[in-house]
Amino acid sequence: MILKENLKYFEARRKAFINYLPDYSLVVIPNKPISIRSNDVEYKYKPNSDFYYLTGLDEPNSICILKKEKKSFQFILLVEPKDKNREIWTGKKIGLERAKSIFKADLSFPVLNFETTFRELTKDIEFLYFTFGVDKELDLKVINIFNELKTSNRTTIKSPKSISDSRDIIHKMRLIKDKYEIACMEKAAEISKNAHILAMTYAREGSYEYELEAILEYRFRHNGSNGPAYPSIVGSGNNCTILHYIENNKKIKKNDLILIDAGCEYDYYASDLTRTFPENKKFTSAQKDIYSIVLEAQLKAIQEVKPGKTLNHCHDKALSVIVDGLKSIGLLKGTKDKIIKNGEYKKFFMHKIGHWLGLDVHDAGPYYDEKGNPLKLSSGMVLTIEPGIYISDDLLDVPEMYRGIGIRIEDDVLVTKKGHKVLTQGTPKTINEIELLSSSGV
Ligand SMILES: [Mn+2]
Repeated sequence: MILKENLKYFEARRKAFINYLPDYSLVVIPNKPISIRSNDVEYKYKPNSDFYYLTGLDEPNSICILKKEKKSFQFILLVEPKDKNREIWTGKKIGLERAKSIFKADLSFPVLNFETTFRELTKDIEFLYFTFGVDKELDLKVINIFNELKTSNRTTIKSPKSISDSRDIIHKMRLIKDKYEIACMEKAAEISKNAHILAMTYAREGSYEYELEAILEYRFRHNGSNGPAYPSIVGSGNNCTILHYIENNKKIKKNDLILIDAGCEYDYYASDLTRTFPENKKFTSAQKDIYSIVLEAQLKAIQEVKPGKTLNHCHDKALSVIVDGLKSIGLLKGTKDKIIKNGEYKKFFMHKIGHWLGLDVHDAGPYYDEKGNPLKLSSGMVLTIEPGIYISDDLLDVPEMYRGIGIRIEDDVLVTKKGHKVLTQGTPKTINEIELLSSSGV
């Protein structure tokens, strides 16, 4: 639950958002319904990120409505009313009163009365914004009422001309993080860093991948985060070459590399961190060859993170290092231009350099502007830089010593006014830093 003093940031976002809208607009953003894991047991709840971004509320069965008329706007929350008997089972609800007193809604209504409230609020509205696809039942209700308004044209009441999607506006806003968001992301990154150090120290020949998963997630919760932001990836040996390996059930063998891609979520903000290291903290010469290339690519790409540059530019910088490196050890042949043009490197580096990071681990927000040009980085954006080289053990045309080596190095980077700040700084990364770690256990 969010601290009351931080709700001012959410209020500022609503004000900024409403400025993008024409007069006589109504925006309806539902929160996500709960989802069932098995029989009557639910998945751990995570609110719809757009809803949370504008309200700070993480209660299911709630709807945010913003109404903009000429020079005035209202924030309306639809929530479950307080009900002592139900709350014994479900836990405390914020209720209609606190929706106003704490969450600063101008009006609040029971969520069960959505249809009546919505019908009433659409009077004299010209532009309706709705987020389809979050709550399918609500999608139908909104379409039905919209149709009903369109067919009752014998009155003087105006009805909305069209339904637009508010996501484009909110997602652009979400690209630039405010002070409170950056604080959450710094905290998430710090907890993830500590969890990785603990797992790296614990790892050794004979332990199981899931033991490392348990240590990471213990640390995530122990340090006050919500838990993992995405399923933790702990791969050893050839499993390092599988991009989204989450079985995490293999026993770690002597000289195996271990790839850990795991990040916690703090106040719903994600971190996303990857390190690859040998179980005994001693790189073999083949592992060193590949690791050095990925590390150089990652450092070069991070150097380029600054206002005015693009994520594609960072990708190209890293790619150039990777192609040179793979050529120098004979895994790619021919001219650099041809290798890049024909995509021959994709056999070993098949994903992009990174992605936006925020309330969603692969955060919302466009990567290209309206003209189709890559979006320029600007202060307040947070992204990941995560190059990798993956050499599956079934690539029989590759010298045997390189087969089964998979390496990815990933950090979370905040774009600042003058350059960048690596939020996950301090997680052992150079060969020396990793080899200095002991295997002394937890
Ligand atoms: Mn990532």
